[in-house]
Amino acid sequence: MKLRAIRLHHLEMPLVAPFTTSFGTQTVKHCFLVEAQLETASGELVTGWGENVALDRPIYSPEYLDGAADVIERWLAPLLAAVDDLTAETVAHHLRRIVGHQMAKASVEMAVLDAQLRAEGRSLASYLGAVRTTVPSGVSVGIQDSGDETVRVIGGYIEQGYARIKLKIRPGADVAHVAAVRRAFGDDLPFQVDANAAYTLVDAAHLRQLDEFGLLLIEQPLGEADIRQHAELARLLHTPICLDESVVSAEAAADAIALRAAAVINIKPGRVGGYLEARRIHDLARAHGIAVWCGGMLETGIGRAANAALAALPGFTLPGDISGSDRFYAEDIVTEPIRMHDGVVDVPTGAGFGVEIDPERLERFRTRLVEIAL
Ligand code: OSB
Ligand code: MG
Repeated sequence: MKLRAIRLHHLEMPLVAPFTTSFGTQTVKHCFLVEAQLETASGELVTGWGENVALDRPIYSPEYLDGAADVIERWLAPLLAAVDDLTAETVAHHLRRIVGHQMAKASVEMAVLDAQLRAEGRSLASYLGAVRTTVPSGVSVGIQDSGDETVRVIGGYIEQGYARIKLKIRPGADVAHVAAVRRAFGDDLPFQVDANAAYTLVDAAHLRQLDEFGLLLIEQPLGEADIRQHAELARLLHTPICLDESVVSAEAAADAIALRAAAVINIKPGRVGGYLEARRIHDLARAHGIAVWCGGMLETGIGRAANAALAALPGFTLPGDISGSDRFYAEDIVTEPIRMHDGVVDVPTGAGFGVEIDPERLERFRTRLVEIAL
């Protein structure tokens, strides 16, 4: 295929409720969608959509939205525009000289992949090797002001039928909140926590208090670069350690596995450079007997649909952060947003990511449209 046009649709979507993690509170979702137009070998024009998962500030990872948009415009788009036989499988190869910027790269590869699959009339689930038609739906719950409030909010999600609860924690909002949830809902609730790098190794004794609550896992207690320190922490805790921020590539995943820093891996396609790298991490982890699950970045209907397809691969043995669209948004930008029912979401079956943009909503949530000159 030949890349003919790239447009970045910058969006601002209100969240149904503020979302607080150890690094801050979000009340609106900022992101951009990548719309790529490609010409196939037979001269047909196909359009694909990708979603960039960077936050507006570099507080989860080094990347941030305007930086990602700049990298795409200045460096990624020109490299891809020069290729005559572009495929989704070769995007990463053509971009290999640009160091880092996985989120920027992932969003561009995603748009090319959607276009390619649409041209072939093939679904992402089929392309990736999905073995399920539904995937269990977990929900990520932000930090609340008290144990009582945490119990109230989580109670609502349990009532809706979510298959697993993940609670954000930080120093000062951890052991007591977890204890309150276990007291209220018992030991059988599939329950895990996510620290978003809020602790250091000297907090090991404190974190050991979580061991008595039978958590499925603790996600990213230490910093992104602290793979070795996570391995040390793993020797001090019974709660399995799951890495999120630290797993920026298949190489990082291989290091974490070899060092025994991760018993579980949270795979986020946007963070690791795309769905193809995400599948490589899945394959690697599976070969090592390491469980994986699909994380989320508050994706719109585009990324949420693609994540549901990824989570249908056989190694995704734990419920992912793939909640219904309505967990974050009153209105989504696709015509048929992902819905949670009976604790699962359906894996899309249509060509590409299997979802269609709602033009009216896209325009309403759009703050800026940038056509990149190729
Ligand atoms: O650490 O998993 C995380 C959202 C933004 C940034 C980081 C994380 C999250 C979530 C939300 O936990 C997951 C979701 O999209 O449901
Ligand atoms: Mg996380």
